[in-house]
Amino acid sequence: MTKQDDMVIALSKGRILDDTLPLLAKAGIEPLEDVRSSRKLIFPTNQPNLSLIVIRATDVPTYVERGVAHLGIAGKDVLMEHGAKDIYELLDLRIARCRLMTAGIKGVPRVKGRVRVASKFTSIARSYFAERGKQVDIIKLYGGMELAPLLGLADEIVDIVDTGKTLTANGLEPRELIADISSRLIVSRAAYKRNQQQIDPIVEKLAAAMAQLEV
Ligand code: PRT
Ligand code: MG
Repeated sequence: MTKQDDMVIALSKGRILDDTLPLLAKAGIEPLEDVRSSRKLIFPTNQPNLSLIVIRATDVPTYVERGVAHLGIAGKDVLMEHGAKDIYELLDLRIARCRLMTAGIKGVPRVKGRVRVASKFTSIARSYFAERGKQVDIIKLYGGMELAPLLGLADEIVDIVDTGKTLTANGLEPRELIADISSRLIVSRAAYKRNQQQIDPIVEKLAAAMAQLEV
């Protein structure tokens, strides 16, 4: 359990966590035990009244929006997909950077009529194509999107691209850039109003840590 007056920061597990922990450490915030090797989900830190929770990236906006976590760290892709109403981005942490792109089979031109688009980012994909007046059928997948065009399940995918190696390895090519992605420090409007005194110093420390890591 976290104590009643504890501040809670919700961290995305997985690859964002690998970039988050060094940044937090630089900001002087260190979990009292190794987050990566533990099965626990709540971690007290060396800072009095500050705990970390480590959860699925896609759940971070929900914990923050509902005020259970005071702050959160999540990818811009996850925030865009969630909709994240009433959530402020306090800092662009510039970690876990990548691009959200459309991709298709290398050398194959976009189909003329309705495009079948496979993605786990169905909401982003829907609005991206709608804004361009393109008729699409969105196919929700939970992973391994690259497989969909290869097996004829979809014409295109919307996915995260970093080096582009995953696309290339599967005979696909990146097409349109939807958004540049990085992880953001987020807060709910309500939590910020209520806890600004505790939140501001954490934001300042993280901003200073970023500046240090970038020089
Ligand atoms: O497990 P879960 O379903 O929750 O999600 P996940 O496995 O996608 O999470 P995880 O741990 O991979 O972290 C995802 C978050 O990290 C995303 O929301 C982004 O904000 C960020 N991020 C940064 C990335 C990448 N870089 C990245 N390269 N997320 C995913 N990838 C994957 C991409 O999906 C593709 O399979 O890496 C592959 C592409 O990499 P390249 O280098 O081959 O182009
Ligand atoms: Mg994963």
